[in-house]
Amino acid sequence: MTLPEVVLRQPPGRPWGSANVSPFCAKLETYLRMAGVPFRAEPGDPFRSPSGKMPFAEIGGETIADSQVVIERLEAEHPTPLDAWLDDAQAARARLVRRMLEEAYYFVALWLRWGDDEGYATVAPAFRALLPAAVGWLAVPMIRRGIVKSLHAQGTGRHTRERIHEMGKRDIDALAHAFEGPFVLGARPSTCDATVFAFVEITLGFPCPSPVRAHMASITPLATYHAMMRETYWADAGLGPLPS
Ligand SMILES: N[C@@H](CCC(=O)N[C@@H](CS)C(=O)NCC(=O)O)C(=O)O
Repeated sequence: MTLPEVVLRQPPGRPWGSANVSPFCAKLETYLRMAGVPFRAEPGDPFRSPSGKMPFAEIGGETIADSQVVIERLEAEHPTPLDAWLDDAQAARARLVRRMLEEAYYFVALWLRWGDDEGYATVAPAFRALLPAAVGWLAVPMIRRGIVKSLHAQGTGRHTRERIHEMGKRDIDALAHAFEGPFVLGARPSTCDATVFAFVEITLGFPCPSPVRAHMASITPLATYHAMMRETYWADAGLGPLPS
């Protein structure tokens, strides 16, 4: 069975030499690369996304939003799905790790970029570069206000800077303890690797020093894993060296 070409809609470019500005887009592109699904990445317009978020994908004439929904759809159609070898306990561990990163650590990473003044000074120019010159100067502070509001509503934004750093570091410790090696669940890759790689990538690849980034970089199994994933699946993408 031949898989149809997927059109991956996401923010363009490799800001700071990193896979994508968005962890969910980096996750989906990593999956497509790992699973050998033919794809073409095109700039995405969130107003054309069924969920209003990115990434979204066009598969055989259908437009589907949400990295996980797209992955599960492709896994169901794939002749050799990445998760076929998982038993129930491994699938449960994969879900716990994925949901911890996507539903908890994500907000720490979002705060590091948009809530923290130093992070914002780094992320703002990269976002302006994604927008037409005339709107960037107005739109980026508006995006910041919206994200700060959502961080407050979700709860992470109500903590002190120090506590947010601590939460991120403890999430990273949990990830490191759940990690088997050489892939997240052991000898073979699974879809969970797409998520883990993406969140390690957006942390280590964001060029604004933080205690969270330094902590992740200091955990040798995660740093080694990150380099292995980049080399195995992303070698042709021209990703840059990690910021110091
Ligand atoms: N669960 C979604 C999350 C996607 C998501 O939150 N995307 C962000 C970029 S990292 C977005 O499009 N945010 C715009 C918004 O919330 O309006 C997925 O896995 O695709």
